[in-house]
Amino acid sequence: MRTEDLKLYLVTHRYDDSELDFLAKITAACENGVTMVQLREKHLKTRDYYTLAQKVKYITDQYQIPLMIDDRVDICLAVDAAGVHIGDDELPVAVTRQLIGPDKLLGVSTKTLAAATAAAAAGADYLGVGAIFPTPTKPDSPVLSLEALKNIAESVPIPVVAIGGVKESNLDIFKNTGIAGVAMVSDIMQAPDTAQKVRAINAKLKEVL
Ligand code: TZP
Repeated sequence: MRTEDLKLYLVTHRYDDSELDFLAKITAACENGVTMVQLREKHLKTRDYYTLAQKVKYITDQYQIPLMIDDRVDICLAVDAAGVHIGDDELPVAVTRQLIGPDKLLGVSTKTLAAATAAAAAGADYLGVGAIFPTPTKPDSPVLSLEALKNIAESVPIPVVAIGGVKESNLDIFKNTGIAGVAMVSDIMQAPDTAQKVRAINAKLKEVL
């Protein structure tokens, strides 16, 4: 994979937005510098997830930004997304790799060095590591130390993205951690001005990564 695609990774969440506003936010984010998008839907029925994924793929394609699908191999294949992102509760990494084949991207959420090493060996292309801060977006996610993040990033042979409570205002802590990028949900999806927020994050990232 292109490691630079991980630099500013938008993970979506639809708050109280209409579908139109949700898609407009993703469009503004793509237009202003996110480098990868993950469609993350936990409660949609399969047909609705598929239909929404088609619409988001249409947007990301305009900007040649890879689209990842959270959890669902079938949706990833059905819309020909760039890949799928899985966590602990999904199919095992090696099984997911077998299902999607060698060409799709496979992202895996991990919290420990042992899990990170195993995921890399089983065919993951990149790792999402966190939570870095407590976050209302995923309140049950345990918080990792910055040392643990650094240790994973320096020890595994694939790129690492930091996730969980990451915001424009706390990016400085990632200096010299060895991560390839940051993944954000709320700081982008809840920003009053998506375009301005993404530009500001990117300006800050230039100093940090
Ligand atoms: N995985 C670990 S923390 C998290 C996910 C999906 C949520 C991140 O959301 P936010 O709003 O950027 O803290």
